[in-house]
Formats: sequence, C-alpha cells, structure tokens
Amino acid sequence: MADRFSNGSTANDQGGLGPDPMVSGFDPARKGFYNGGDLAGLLNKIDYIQGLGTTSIWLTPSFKNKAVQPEDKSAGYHGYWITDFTQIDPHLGTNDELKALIDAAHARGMKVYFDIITNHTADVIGYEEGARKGYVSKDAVPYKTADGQEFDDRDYAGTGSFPELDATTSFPYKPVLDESEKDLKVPAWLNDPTLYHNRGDTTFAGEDAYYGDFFGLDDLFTEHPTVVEGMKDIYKTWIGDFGVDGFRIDTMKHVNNEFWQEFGPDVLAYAKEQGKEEFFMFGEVFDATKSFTSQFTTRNQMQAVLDFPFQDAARNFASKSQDTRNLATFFAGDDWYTDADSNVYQLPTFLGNHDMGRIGSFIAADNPGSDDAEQVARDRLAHELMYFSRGNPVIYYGDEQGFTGPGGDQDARQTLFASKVPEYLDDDLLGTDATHAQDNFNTGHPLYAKISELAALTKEHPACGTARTSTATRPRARASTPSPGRTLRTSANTLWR
Ligand SMILES: [Ca+2]
Ligand SMILES: [Ca+2]
Ligand SMILES: [Ca+2]
Ligand SMILES: [Ca+2]
Repeated sequence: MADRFSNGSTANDQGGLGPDPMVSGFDPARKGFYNGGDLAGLLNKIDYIQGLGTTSIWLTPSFKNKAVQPEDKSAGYHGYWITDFTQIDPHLGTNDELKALIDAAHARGMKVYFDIITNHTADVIGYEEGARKGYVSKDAVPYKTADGQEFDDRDYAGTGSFPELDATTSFPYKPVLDESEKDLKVPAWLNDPTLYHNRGDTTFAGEDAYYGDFFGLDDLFTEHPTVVEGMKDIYKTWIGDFGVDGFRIDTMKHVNNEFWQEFGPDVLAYAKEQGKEEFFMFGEVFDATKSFTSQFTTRNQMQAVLDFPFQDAARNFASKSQDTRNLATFFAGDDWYTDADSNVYQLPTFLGNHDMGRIGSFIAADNPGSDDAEQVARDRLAHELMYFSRGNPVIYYGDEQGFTGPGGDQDARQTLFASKVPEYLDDDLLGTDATHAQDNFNTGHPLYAKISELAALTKEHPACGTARTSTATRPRARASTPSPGRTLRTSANTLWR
C-alpha cells in the first residue's frame, strides 16, 4: 500500500489538489486519508524490500482515484475508488515513476504485481431516486431493452452480444451524473451509465453480491461485452507498455463467471505474446471454504486465488493453539484445486491483510495476557508454517516490524514511516519498544530477521517450501475415497516446481 510505505516526495502529497484535506484527501493525522507515501518512496526503499527475501512486489490499486468521497468522509488512499484506469494516482506519483519502479525491480530479478479491479469504479453515478438506495432484485424489476422488452442479462453473458439499453427506461433506478463529472472517468466508455448494473447497494449475499453497488461504488455491467472488452484493453496496456508481471484481482466473487472465463485466458495469452511466460494472476475470493474458492481456478479458468482457507488454518494453529490434526485435515483437502493446468501449489498464502487485519493483531487478540516473547514466538511459528507449506508466501508490509492494531481495514494500514495518526500511535508493536511515532524500517527487528531467514532457506532448499501431509496421514474417510486426481496432482506438482 504505497500511501503507507514510504514518502519519497512531499511535493505530491496533496496530489496537486491544494491544501484543503476535504479536496486533496491528504491528511497525515487521519487514518482514512492519504498519509503521503508514494512510488518514489517504494523505489527509495527497494533494498529494504529485497532484503526481506522479496521476489515480487504487489502494489495495492494505484490508479487515479476520486480523492474524497464526501459521504464517507474519507479518501481514496487505498486505491479502490478509481476514476482513471490509465493514470497513476497523482498522490502516488506518475506513470514514469511506475515505469522506473518496475524497471528497478526487474533489474534486481523482482517482479511487480498490480492489484486490479473490474467490478466497480469510484462512486460517480447517483440515482434520480436518491443516493445509496436499497437493492432491487431482477425478479422484482427485470432489465428492459431500449425497446421496452424484459430480458435476463444472463442469456447474453459470454455470448459477445447484448441488447441495446436506455438509461431512462432499462434499469430499476435511473442513473444520473453530476454535470461536472459526466466525463470524469477514463477511458471514456466508462462514462456510459448503461454499462453499470444500477440496482442499488449490495448486501453481499445472493444475487445482489453480483449486481449491487459496494456502498455506492458504481458496479459495472460485467455481463456486457463492451465492459469485458474494455477491461481487457485497460489491463493489457499496463502489461504491454509498463511490463507489469501479474495481477491480484480484487472482488473476484462479485463478478459473473462468464467474465472471468473470457478475461483470464485472453489476458494470459496476451501477456505470453509480450514474452511474459510466467505472467500470473490470482483472485481475491474472500472465503475460507476450499469447495467455493477452488471453482475459480477450475471451472472459471483463473490461475490462482488468494488462499483465504490457509490464513484461517494458520491462525487457528499458530495463534489459537488448535489441535495439529486440524492442519492435517486442512491440507488433506488440497485436491479441490487440482485440475489439468493448476493446483494448490500456485496459491498465494498469507497470514493477514489490509482488509481483515494483521497476524500480529490476531495473535495479541487471541492470547490475552501473553507477553511479548510469546507473541513473537507465535508470530514466528505462523511464518514458519507459511514458508514451509505449499503455496507462494505473501508478507503484508509492516508484519516484519511486528505491527498490530485493533482490527482490519483502516486499523491495519499503519505507515512504515513516522505517523501522526492518534489511533496508530497507541499501537503496541511486537518484538520492539518502537512505536509509530518513528520510522520503522528496522532490518534488525526479530520478525524481519525471521522472514529473511525463511525466504533464504526456502530459496536454497525449494523442497522446504512444498510440504504437505502425505496420503498416509490423511483421515481415513478421505483416504478411502477414490481420488481420480491423485496421479494428476503428483504430475502437476512436478511440472509446477
Ligand atoms: Ca508523497
Ligand atoms: Ca459486481
Ligand atoms: Ca454510485
Ligand atoms: Ca485450472
């Protein structure tokens, strides 16, 4: 999260928008605003990043955002409120600075991953009926063609054709744009209000998980071929022109399957044409059930998903002291991910993140009254489990400095540089007496040292990073079930490694 990593240039702190925080979104004393970090800061600290054993940098979304959403009284420092998909957010720097960062990473043999969004844009479209309206289902008010015929969009998703729509008659709510914002989005096709679902806010369940707006964020009509083609073009440009090495894909489970079935293979083929043989995409499917998360790498043809089930299992083991046999059961379910071209070894594993919160925070909360030594020991154990298990370990910045915090989201987005945010200044960091009042780029921190050691060990001995429970230790019920995937899995693993 570039805004929270290192401030390489104070000149861009206000994003060129002037001194008013409610316009620029910059306020280093508020956790919901831009705090000043940028791409120049990441480049300055690339030795620190690489010293951790890092082989790839995953940037949270970095495109130009709507700086402030007045209704939320917070800013787009996190990057998830995009208005311009062709430009780096001016608070974070310029497209040239991104190129410089990518080139510097490549020169060191490191890769750079973009965090991309296809589900929504910033909240720019409102409804004539009012802002932030409740969800209206398709059975209550179906979509209508411009000619007034009711239709189900799912009959067209994935076919490459779609009926003509009319903003005033096709949707349950009438989308409206403020005159000053009607050309705000880039590329220009994003300013067509008929390319959004226009059904009101999601409750994150059932049909509305696909069609609803996240707190007003404009939910794209991802069943529509113009949206599919437009998103492919946007992200291919970043691969072709900037050399981005892969994508973390946001909110994957809120976009229809047909979208991924087109987007994934097509973008991957394009990347390979550009010479990126190892191009890699992994989706965010915020769910701890393998039977659910695995469908995106099998039926939906994506390469990988973030391993939320592993995060849950790792916390249960290292932080909550649950029985080790639960881990055995957990790994025994890995076959859910096995198909002809992908398997569990590709999944990025992690212990906490910018949404759910940090592993240091979980350990402190799960073990009330424990001392710092125990908490650091549990944190080391969690990292050992992650590095020695199958998958690609991901470190959330700040975990290597023992960052904690009382929860997720804004409470888990502390700056590595000295902070003025009161809610961060009272955090109790693991493994150190340091606080957030100072910079925390301490390569001598015990967790920085531990992670570096684990990265070096698994690099020298790759077999250390592929552990899984053997067939012999599987629970009987599972072992007695014929597993047609077993032979395939073994060969796929060999190929992957
Ligand atoms: Ca800055
Ligand atoms: Ca959606
Ligand atoms: Ca909206
Ligand atoms: Ca697959």
